[in-house]
Order: sequence, then structure tokens, then C-alpha cells
Amino acid sequence: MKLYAHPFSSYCQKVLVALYENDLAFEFRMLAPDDQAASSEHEALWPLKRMPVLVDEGRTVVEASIIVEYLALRYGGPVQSGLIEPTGRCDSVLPGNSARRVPGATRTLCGADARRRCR
Ligand SMILES: N[C@@H](CCC(=O)N[C@@H](CS)C(=O)NCC(=O)O)C(=O)O
Repeated sequence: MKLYAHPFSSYCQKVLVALYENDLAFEFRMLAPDDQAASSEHEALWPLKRMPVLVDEGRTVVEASIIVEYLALRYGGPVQSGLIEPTGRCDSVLPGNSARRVPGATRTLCGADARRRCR
């Protein structure tokens, strides 16, 4: 599994949280101006050139929240969903009624409540 990303991007950080918390091995393909090879691969995968982009078993998955949900569906793990509040703040929601804070989160929502309010 490869992640095309940059560590300073909050969208990418959201996916990195899911990868680390769900204990998934991956290759970090850093998108930086001095790495033309990674940039070319990235552009071929996603012509809009937005990051993050995940490649897993030949599948290309784009959009941070969709990547987080893809990882949860495909591999399971504690981070099930990455939700963006209308304020743009990100919380990670755990199954059932439990929830916990993740780095950068300013508020914690519980499962059903978060889904009702954030989708
Ligand atoms: N809707 C996308 C937004 C991703 C996004 O805007 N990423 C920024 C970095 S934080 C980016 O790639 N910017 C470069 C560009 O727009 O060309 C997502 O959720 O993944």
C-alpha cells in the first residue's frame, strides 16, 4: 500500500492517523518539489494533483475521508471514519457509542450523533 502525501497537509495527516492507529503498513511517497518521480506517479494516478492519494492492491483511492473509510472497510481497526464538522474540524469516530479525541480534534462526537450532524 502506498500513500502519496505530505506530512504538513492536514488532509494527509487525517489519513496518517488512520494508518497508524489501525496499525497498517504502508510506503510513504512524499510529494515534495525535489522528488519528480513521486510527483509524476501522483499526477498519473490523480490528474487533479490533490493529496492524499492511496494506492492499495491496484486500487486508487482519493479524498481523505473516503480513504479513511476505505481502510476501515478493507482492514478494520479502531479508526472507522473521518468526519469533518461544518467548522472544518476533524474528529475520529469509533464504533458504537464510544468516541475519543485525536490530535487536532477540538471536540469529540459519538457515533450516531456525529453521523447525523456531519454528513
Ligand atoms: N477534498 C480533498 C482535498 C485535498 C486537498 O485539497 N489537498 C491539498 C493539500 S492539503 C492539495 O493537494 N493541494 C494542492 C492542489 O490543490 O493543487 C480531500 O479531502 O482529500
